Amino acid sequence: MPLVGALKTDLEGLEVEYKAVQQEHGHIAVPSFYLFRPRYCKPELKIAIIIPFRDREEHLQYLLGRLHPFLKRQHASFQIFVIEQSGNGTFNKGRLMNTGYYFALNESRKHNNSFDCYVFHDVDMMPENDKNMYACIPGSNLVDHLACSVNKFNYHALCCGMTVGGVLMFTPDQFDKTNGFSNRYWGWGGEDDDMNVRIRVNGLSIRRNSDHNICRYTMIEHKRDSLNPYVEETVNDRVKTASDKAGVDGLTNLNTTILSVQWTSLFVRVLVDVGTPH
Ligand code: UD2
Ligand code: MN
Repeated sequence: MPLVGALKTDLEGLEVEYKAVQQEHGHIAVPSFYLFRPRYCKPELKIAIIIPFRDREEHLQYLLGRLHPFLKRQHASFQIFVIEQSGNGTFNKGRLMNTGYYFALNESRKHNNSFDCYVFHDVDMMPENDKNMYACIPGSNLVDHLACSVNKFNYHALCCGMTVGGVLMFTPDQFDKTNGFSNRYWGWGGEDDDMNVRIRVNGLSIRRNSDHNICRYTMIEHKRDSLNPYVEETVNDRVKTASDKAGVDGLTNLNTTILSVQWTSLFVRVLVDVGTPH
């Protein structure tokens, strides 16, 4: 199937896409490690999509309905990992993404199918153009900030020094170099600014598509989640110490517990106890 370019992101249309993907894949029983592969070509890259998640089922359906055909048209080999926080403690996105990285890394290695690219993807971010390639460059020091033009920010082109939020893609080497996301951000905000610092202090830089029609995303409208409070002072204090902490806070001191894993026909659901703020 060829790339189509611009895609609509009205909710009805997203709902229809999800039903179509369910129709196509709903019957697959997936007992363990499984990669979605294009039928007619041997893809070069294997892509892991890591989605930090709790209590956003509707957004997840929209995203699954969008990403499956989108990645197929890009001739990617891929799997979608939904990393769900257990309980109703304060949300910690960084710990979920680090846990998702380790889980996908270890599973793929066990099956001799190591992923080439890891895309850390907010559940409510719908890509608007399938020419926005979810394909990293192994060996490069450019980290791809895929969501560089978002409806929430009136599609202003994000430039230098701004957020790296929404959708960020790494090679494993790059992610290891940054020591992953900080584990210290409980609640809303900061983890992406902290990652921006890690990228720079580790000799990496951010790449954004210069054609801002291609990197357009619709963030599905939503309120702030009650269990994801924003404490401005704490966030600012943490970001101030981002570079000092980068080497000791992240993948190397991650202490979360995987409670269950469910390989479903459209994604893998990993339930995680992220611990409690201290
Ligand atoms: C912005 C950033 C986001 C993150 C956040 C601060 C962009 C486009 N997005 O998004 O990447 O940096 O600010 O933390 O710049 N989530 C759940 N359940 C919850 C809470 C969060 O699943 O109860 C997940 C979900 O994948 C969500 C993501 O965490 O998309 C970020 O949370 P948000 O959507 O509430 O944050 P938002 O839209 O302010
Ligand atoms: Mn959001």
